Amino acid sequence: MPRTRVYNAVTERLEILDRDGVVDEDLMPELGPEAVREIYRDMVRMRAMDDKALKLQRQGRMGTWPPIKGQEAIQTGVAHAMDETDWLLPAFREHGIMLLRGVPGHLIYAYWAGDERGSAYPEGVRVFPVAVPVGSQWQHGTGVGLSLKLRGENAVAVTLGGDGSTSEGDFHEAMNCAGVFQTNSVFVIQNNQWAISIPLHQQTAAETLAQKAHAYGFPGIQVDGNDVFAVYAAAGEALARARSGGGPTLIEAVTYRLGDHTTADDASRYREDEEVAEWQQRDPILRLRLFLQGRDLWDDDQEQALLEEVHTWVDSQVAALEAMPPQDPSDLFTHMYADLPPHLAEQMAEVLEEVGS
Ligand SMILES: Cc1ncc(C[n+]2csc(CCOP(=O)(O)OP(=O)(O)O)c2C)c(N)n1
Ligand SMILES: [Mg+2]
Repeated sequence: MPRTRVYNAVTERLEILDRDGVVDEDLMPELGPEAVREIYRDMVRMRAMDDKALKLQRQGRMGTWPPIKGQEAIQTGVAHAMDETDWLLPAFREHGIMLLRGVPGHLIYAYWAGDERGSAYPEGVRVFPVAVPVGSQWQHGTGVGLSLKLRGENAVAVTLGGDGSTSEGDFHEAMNCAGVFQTNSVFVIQNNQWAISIPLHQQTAAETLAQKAHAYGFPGIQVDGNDVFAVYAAAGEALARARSGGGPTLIEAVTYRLGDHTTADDASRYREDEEVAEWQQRDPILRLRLFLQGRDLWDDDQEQALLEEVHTWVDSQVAALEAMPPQDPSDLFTHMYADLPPHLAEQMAEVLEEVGS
């Protein structure tokens, strides 16, 4: 019996902006100077939000916080490629993109300060609640993408998640269904190389995460996740494909978690300082600033003004967080069921009696 080749696969990697701030003109997406400045402002704003949360946590004013430092290009690039009607399905390290998709900063803080009301977004914000169970959001992204397709809505479900989550069965089931049903979905892996203390090579024996898309019958691409132009271009292409009925895409954005896993972690116990230092050189914000400065689109005065603006904004979000009235203790019970089961109704009555409300 002959052996014949039944499948050929190529997985591409896209890079446009290098670490010195130089772009490949042939690949550069169409973005005018003001659009690039807006992207830069958004990245700086999300880093300021992140820095402040870490300080609040150390001061006992925040519960736990998973830092996004280093991953700003992915979150900004994807957000800028999305349309108003698209949905976002985040995991737990997606504060930056949640902010850009309309979740107010003080609610993001509230969620991580342990306040249920942090998940009650304003009407019209097309963002799902944070998914802490690792990998569960991939399935939601397939489901929402299928729903959008069946309803004939010209919108896409964009799901983000970590490299570690690709080891969960949920991820594979979600990708398989997305391929079979050709859902309106874009899946973005924020491959930050670590899942708490587990490095990528202990997570998969595959060369890339992007290539896994081949097994599910849809396109996958790897991008430099610290290159906002590459992320924006790849996300734009994937969104356009899903919007026009072309089905899902898997994007692996390679980046690095510059901070600890959360404020409860000390990453220096399991990774080398040299590795972190090497990735600091590839800081996505730094390279975009170099690009802007290289084209005379940004100067020190603009940088100073931006920093003042974002710090004022961050302070206003902290003030809004701390001005929230105390939580209603019945909130513990009221959001899960339309009709509270009797045993929970009993517990609620007990709690309310205990706290005297
Ligand atoms: C189902 C499940 N298992 C374990 C955990 C504990 N946990 C929280 S985050 C995490 C690692 C996730 O790594 P990755 O998907 O790479 O995301 P990252 O934290 O790097 O953004 C684990 C194991 C969890 N939240 N849910
Ligand atoms: Mg990870």
